[in-house]
Amino acid sequence: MDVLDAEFIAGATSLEHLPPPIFAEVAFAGRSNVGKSSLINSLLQRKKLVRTSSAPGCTRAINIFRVRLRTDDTEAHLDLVDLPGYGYAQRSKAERKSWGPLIEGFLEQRPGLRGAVVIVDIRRGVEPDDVQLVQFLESIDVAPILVATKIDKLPASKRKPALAALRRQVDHPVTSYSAVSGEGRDLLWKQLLRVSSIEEAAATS
Ligand SMILES: Nc1nc2c(ncn2[C@@H]2O[C@H](COP(=O)(O)OP(=O)(O)OP(=O)(O)O)[C@@H](O)[C@H]2O)c(=O)[nH]1
Ligand SMILES: [Mg+2]
Repeated sequence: MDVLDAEFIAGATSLEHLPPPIFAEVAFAGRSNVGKSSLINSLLQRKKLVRTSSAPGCTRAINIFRVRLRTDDTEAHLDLVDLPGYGYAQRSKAERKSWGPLIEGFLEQRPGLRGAVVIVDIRRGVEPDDVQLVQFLESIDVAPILVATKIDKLPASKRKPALAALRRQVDHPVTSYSAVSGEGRDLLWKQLLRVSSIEEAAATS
């Protein structure tokens, strides 16, 4: 699989200002500062397409990035959607309140949505907000894809036990990832192509 092109196509803080989906979409959700935007940059192998920050709460809008990719001999488009992070206590109450509906509204209302990557920090594991999100996704029939990121921050000897603990916590497979080393990239792409039916389309054409 090759990423041929990737570009920012839209950003909005309300759903009605987003363009309607024309390609399959996969959303990226997780707590504030967990590494959503870095993960998208790493998937696209672009350093700065998506803005990242060491200060939590950097992404306040829903941002859509369009990817043109090639698997075998077939080209396909996929939209990756960077959602604002949740659970950031420093924000004003009003702002925090408006986020649940924005994130949930997006997940619920986009007919092009094929799956949602739920990103957690390997060092923190799954927190109540994350569990709620996974349950919400299941309730609306959107496939959750769990990713534990920042794996490079753990010493090699602690990675396996941390992942095993995480997998026990959630009833889902968990892919380990590092936006720094690129570990997990191929596996996550496979999952994205599968939920978007791109791999199947490529295999049958
Ligand atoms: N070591 C390491 N640092 C990471 C990784 N992923 C993200 N970071 C760092 O974590 C911080 C937050 O990353 P972002 O990608 O901006 O996180 P985000 O989830 O998009 O944050 P918000 O948009 O604020 O919700 C940045 O300082 C990144 O450099 C990773 O895999 N390994
Ligand atoms: Mg971000």
